[in-house]
Amino acid sequence: MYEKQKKNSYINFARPSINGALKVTGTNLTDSNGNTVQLKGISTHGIAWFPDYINQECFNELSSWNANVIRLAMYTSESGGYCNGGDKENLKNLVLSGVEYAKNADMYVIVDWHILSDNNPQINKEESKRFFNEISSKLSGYNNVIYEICNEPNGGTTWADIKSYALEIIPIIRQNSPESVIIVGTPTWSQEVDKAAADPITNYSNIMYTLHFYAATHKDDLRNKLVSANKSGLPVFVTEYGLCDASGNGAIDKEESEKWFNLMNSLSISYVSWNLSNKNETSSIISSNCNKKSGFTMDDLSESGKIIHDMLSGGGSISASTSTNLATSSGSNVTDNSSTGAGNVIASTYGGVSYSIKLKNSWDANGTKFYQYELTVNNNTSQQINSWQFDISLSGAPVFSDGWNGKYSVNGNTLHVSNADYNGSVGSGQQVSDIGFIISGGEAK
Ligand code: IDC
Repeated sequence: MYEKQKKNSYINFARPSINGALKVTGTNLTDSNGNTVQLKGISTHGIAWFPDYINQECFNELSSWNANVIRLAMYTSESGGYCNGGDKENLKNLVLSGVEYAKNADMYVIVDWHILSDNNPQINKEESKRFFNEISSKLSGYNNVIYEICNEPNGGTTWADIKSYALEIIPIIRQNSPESVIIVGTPTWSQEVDKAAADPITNYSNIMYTLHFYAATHKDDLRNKLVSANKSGLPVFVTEYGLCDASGNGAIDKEESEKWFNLMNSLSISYVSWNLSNKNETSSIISSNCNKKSGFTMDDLSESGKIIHDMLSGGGSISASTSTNLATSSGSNVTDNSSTGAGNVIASTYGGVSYSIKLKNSWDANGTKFYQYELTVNNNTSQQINSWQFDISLSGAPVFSDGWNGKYSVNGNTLHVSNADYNGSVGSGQQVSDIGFIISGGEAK
């Protein structure tokens, strides 16, 4: 049963305490055992303007949604930004404490030099060098830090400008943190990954390239760019995306968002949602009526926030959600055809019943890596359900080893989970927990 895997497993719930420092292998992030890792999480808004969301409780909550990465966006040139009147010491301290909170919440963290109105990273290069030197030396002992050295070059900035900037910043970070993953922005607000693919940075390993999208603005054209870049071997990290348009505002486009999630999941590309604030704009995940900085209920989340919450806690995709509550999610390593079971009160729709899945533990036995997951099923509908079932698809052909408090069957890459005889009926608003399973996979040693 414990067949050794030649193929690497796919880890959708990587955590620094389990998977350690990440590296780049081919187009993917991988952990120390060579397993492919996909990170999903949330970006702060500008930390100069919304510093109070950087607190331990808030990060713990995002982590409990299954976010395993947080991005600390430090604007450079906007008013109050690092290079435009901002309190540098305060901003650096926010970054350092953000990294510490992320570590405590078992999340990876991206330190983002958020250029925007300073359209060319060469403009504030000297400041950038000093910043990354100091920060990377202070963070050299952390295994959860990823550096993003220029958010969105724009305004005619060429890939040549960016590459030459990167070739000055990378060695500075590498002096203090020789292995860390470094993400490099691309021209035209980090959309032209094709330019980077045509002339990638070859002198260093563990380099990735930025692609940003806003689903109501960026559609097939940009997705095609991503696919071509990926085919040509370019490792891409989507360090920022929105469900709305590129202004960060406007209507949410669920259909296009779903297409993006499906594509990114199919390529194991990591993605981070803009933004953690209550600013009155669509992309903010906290409702503008809510002034809390932690302890959020579903009502405290904006429409974007609810979708992102459901997507993360469901495992990676937005759903055909029927309510604004915790809706059923579907996705990358999770169900696309979840249902509440035939004959059930809401059998015709899969809205309203969701599950979350968490990696609880992992270990090595005879050269095979085992992963223990915990599953919680939530009935967010207004009615009792009498059965539940989900299909969880795990890429990388992991082997099912054990399961409890549910019935399990495997078909190819799909793990089908349904209720045990005693835990199928779930009242409205209730959940079933303590459901778990173990799979093995990973590089045979
Ligand atoms: C936006 C913020 C908005 C702020 C504006 C300018 O959402 O509140 O006023 O920046 O500072 C990006 C940028 C990101 C933008 C976001 C939405 O990286 O800074 O944030 N966006 O416009 N690229 C594409 C969209």
